[in-house]
Amino acid sequence: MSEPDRAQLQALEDIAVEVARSAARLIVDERPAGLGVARTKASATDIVTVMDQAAQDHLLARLGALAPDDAVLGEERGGRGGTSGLTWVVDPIDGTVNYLYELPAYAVSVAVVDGDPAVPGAWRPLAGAVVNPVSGECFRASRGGGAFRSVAGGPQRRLTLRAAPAHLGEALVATGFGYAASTRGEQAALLVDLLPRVRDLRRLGSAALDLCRLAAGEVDAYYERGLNAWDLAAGWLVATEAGAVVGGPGGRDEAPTSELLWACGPDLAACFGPLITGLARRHHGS
Ligand code: LIP
Repeated sequence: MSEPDRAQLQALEDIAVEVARSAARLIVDERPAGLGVARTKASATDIVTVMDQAAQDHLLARLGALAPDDAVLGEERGGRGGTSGLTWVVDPIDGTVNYLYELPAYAVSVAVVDGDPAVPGAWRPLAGAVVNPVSGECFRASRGGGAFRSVAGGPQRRLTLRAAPAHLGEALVATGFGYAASTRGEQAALLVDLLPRVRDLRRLGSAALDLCRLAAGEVDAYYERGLNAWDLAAGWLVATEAGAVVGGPGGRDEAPTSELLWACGPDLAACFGPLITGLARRHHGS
């Protein structure tokens, strides 16, 4: 597919916002009393609720009406092929454990990408939206169009990163952990090496919101290993359009993959990038 023009990108962003907001309303308004775990995936802590699946089914239906020729790849069961070359990559509830526990840090993440999102490094987000139904925040972006936040349907305010800390020791860094015990052991070992070198860490429980917090200047950096395309697609674009460097295991010029996503402001990237990629290599498979 040829690169969409500005009007086409804006139209894709508007669709992402519309369907993400619709699904965000659904997961709050239709949450059943006594919500429990419907099934598990990679481990006993990798949970799915009936609302994860209901929200994804809702996204598929809305995207089928608004973008019928596009493919859809979601975290939960279901998805479809397409003929347009575009794929909607959706996480119906990013931060599912927070949603189950009613901790107000979960979001619907919707992005449309070109390339194959199943092939690491072979795709890029074009437009996307991340909606936190509890805070009413809607983060939105499209390639080259900037990143914006609105709250409860209010005015859109352009997102910019916070001024870079003087050195890494003053950086507030967000991160997250996977669901597999073996992976968590590696992630903990990396944390032990990193924590003494930074101001502090924040573990919010949603990769999409972590990347939006970076874009909004509320953390200085973020990294995580083990993310899927649906966790990071929209947040990657929001952070990039706010001015962040978003890199992968090979550095700032490499796309993020499940092996590593890291992100920070350009002034911090010269030291945070090599540090986090080096620690990830050291602890991968440790
Ligand atoms: C979550 C990620 C988060 C990660 C969690 C979980 P989910 O996605 O957004 O960053 O640390 O372990 O993977 O599973 O709630 O969609």
